[in-house]
Amino acid sequence: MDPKVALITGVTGQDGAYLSQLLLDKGYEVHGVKRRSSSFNTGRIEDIYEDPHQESARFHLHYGDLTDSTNLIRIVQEVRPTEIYNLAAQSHVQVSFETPEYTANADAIGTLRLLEAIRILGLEKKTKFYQASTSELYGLVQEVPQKETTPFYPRSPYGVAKLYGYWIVVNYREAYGVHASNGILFNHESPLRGETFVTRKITRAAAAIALGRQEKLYLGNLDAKRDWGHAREYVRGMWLMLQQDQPDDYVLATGETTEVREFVRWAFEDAGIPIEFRGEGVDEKGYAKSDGRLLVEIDPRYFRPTEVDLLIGDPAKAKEKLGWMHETSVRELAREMVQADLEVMRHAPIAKDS
Ligand code: NDP
Ligand code: GDR
Repeated sequence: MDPKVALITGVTGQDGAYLSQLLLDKGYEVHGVKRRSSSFNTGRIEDIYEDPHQESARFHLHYGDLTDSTNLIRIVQEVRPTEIYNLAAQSHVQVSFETPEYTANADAIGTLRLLEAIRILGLEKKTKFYQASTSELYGLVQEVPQKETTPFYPRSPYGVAKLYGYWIVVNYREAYGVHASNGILFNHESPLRGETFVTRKITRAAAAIALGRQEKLYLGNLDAKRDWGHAREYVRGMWLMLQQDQPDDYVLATGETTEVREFVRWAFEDAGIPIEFRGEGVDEKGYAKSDGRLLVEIDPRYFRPTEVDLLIGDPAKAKEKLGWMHETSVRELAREMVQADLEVMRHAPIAKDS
């Protein structure tokens, strides 16, 4: 049997870090694609980095970018992976409204470039492919809870780019017999979550305010509802999809949904600052107060031109076919993230741009 060799794009991101660790623990040789950056972008994988000079090293990094097809072909040719996990993306929904063309290039055509690399190199029968598809495909609510058969209606350039990614994966599966699967993952978070996604923005701010290092948190739409799970558990689901005899598409979700507003309340509670929401009528701009002090304020700049109001997934197929289920509740997740941020915040400078 071939030794298991995985290639992960987006290795420096939240999911890339958890997936690398999982695959290394399972005995894989792991290759990651990282972008060139003027500052360090490997903070999340620092603990698993291995000196490439060591012969025993099983974790390797390659410079690359999803917008550069020759580079991707060369990496796939060199690594000849048994599994590719395509996690790289411009993954921020709001940023995709500002950079729609780049988002399409990386998230949509980038997926095509990798699939073409498999085909050009004749690896259709050797290399299994995982695509990081998303609940953002559902967008405007058509059905709740959302499952594999729910119609898509994306609401952002990001969602639309990922829609192309989803269908090109299905097409290469049907046209060329590639073992290619879409994981339609609902939001998943962790202490490694990017600082500008809402959960982490909230837990960081709650920690910073508790420690007297920040005055206020500015947010956008508090009414949005998300199905939030723990990233560590979701990367296991990705791996399970590629261990199946047949490729397929699966929803990974918790089946519970929570308002952004509620997550704010929990995070501040966990940071030791109980807060209470006041309606718009009482307080024109502010929602949260503690001892009369406004801690959370609404800033219209964080509203999106088109919003996804409600996400709640039905993970029944993943449970039945993969034996996958989430374990951590969103309430526990909030607590873990706040504790981690309190720890980080005690030592770190505060980022100004979130
Ligand atoms: P992150 O934003 O944390 O990580 C994205 C990764 O992609 C980073 O390593 C980033 O590099 C890399 N990247 C961005 N653009 C390019 C490019 N042009 N070429 C190569 N690499 C690039 O995302 P997550 O880990 O949270 O998500 C992983 C994937 O899953 C993404 O595709 C995302 O869209 C998708 N997804 C995420 C969900 C979630 O809730 N987390 C839910 C559903 C889908 P750098 O570190 O240099 O920025
Ligand atoms: P999302 O995640 O758009 O669901 O995409 P994000 O955390 O950015 O937003 C969740 C909800 O919170 C509302 N919100 C804010 N969001 C941000 N980022 N900042 C704010 O200040 C703020 N205030 C309110 C948003 O409007 C939204 O409704 C994530 C990404 O990981 C995608 O890559 C992934 O595909 C989907 O999850 C599933």
